[in-house]
Amino acid sequence: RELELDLRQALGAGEFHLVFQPQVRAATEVLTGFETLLRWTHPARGAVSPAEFIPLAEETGLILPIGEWVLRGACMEAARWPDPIKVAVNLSPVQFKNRSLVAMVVNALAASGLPPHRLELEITEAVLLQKDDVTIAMLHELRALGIRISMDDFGVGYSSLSYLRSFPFDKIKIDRSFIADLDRNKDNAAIVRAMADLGTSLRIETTAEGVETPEQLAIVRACGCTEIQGYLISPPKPAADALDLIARLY
Ligand code: G
Ligand code: G
Ligand code: MN
Ligand code: NA
Repeated sequence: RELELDLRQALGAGEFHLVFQPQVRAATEVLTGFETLLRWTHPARGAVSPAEFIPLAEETGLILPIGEWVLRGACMEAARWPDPIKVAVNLSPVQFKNRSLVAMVVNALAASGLPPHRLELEITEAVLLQKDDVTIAMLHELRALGIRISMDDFGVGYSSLSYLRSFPFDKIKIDRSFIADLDRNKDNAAIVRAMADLGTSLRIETTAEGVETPEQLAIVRACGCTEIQGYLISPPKPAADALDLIARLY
């Protein structure tokens, strides 16, 4: 496992950086926040996809220091943005196995001065798969602090609807596979509409992920999604570009 050895020293060697992808109101395209995404530039291989190294980081436990670095960096950056602009950070299920997760988040907020209501934590169904009370209790603790909790990749897991019952999420992020062939597949539009209606009924936001075309934007708007994210607005960009996007979109 050569890549694993390289991953072990990547944080210390400064090989990671963060990129930020804007999320905008579906109706107005006004900026509401950014999702933080981790990037690794391997000294020999160049860019390695998170889809490749995050699972490795999870298997080895390296996701704990790496995840803390991501959260701290994201909060530090977001503290420089105007007040209503939020920052979203992805959390791995493995991070919920760590009893000090809540303290880690509190410390990251304190160190940056970012108010809790501007932090959004994205979790996937995998976090809730184990159905353990400790995880649910941690989520409640985080939410009680004023932090927002989003369900990422909604609709592609085993039991999306039952997970909505297990925790009061602030936002549903509709998986981009539903958006991808929206303009060709009428059934997908019906499904996206149903998910947006669900959000309206539960009074939670619905973000359409992976919006790439004006046609897709028009459809997700008509379906009632409240926010969009995708290459149509912007790909994920380094922190300096995020500041430019704020000037342009907010
Ligand atoms: O950035 P990209 O779309 O290539 O990301 C691929 C996958 O890696 C996505 O599922 C994304 O959620 C995940 N990912 C990216 N950055 C992070 C991170 O900081 N932490 C965790 N846990 N997952 C991340
Ligand atoms: O699983 P999660 O939603 O956290 O991952 C987000 C991933 O989706 C990132 O890797 C990001 O680069 C990618 N992404 C963001 N916008 C688009 C898009 O419009 N099209 C495609 N194909 N991927 C996108
Ligand atoms: Mn995400
Ligand atoms: Na997603």
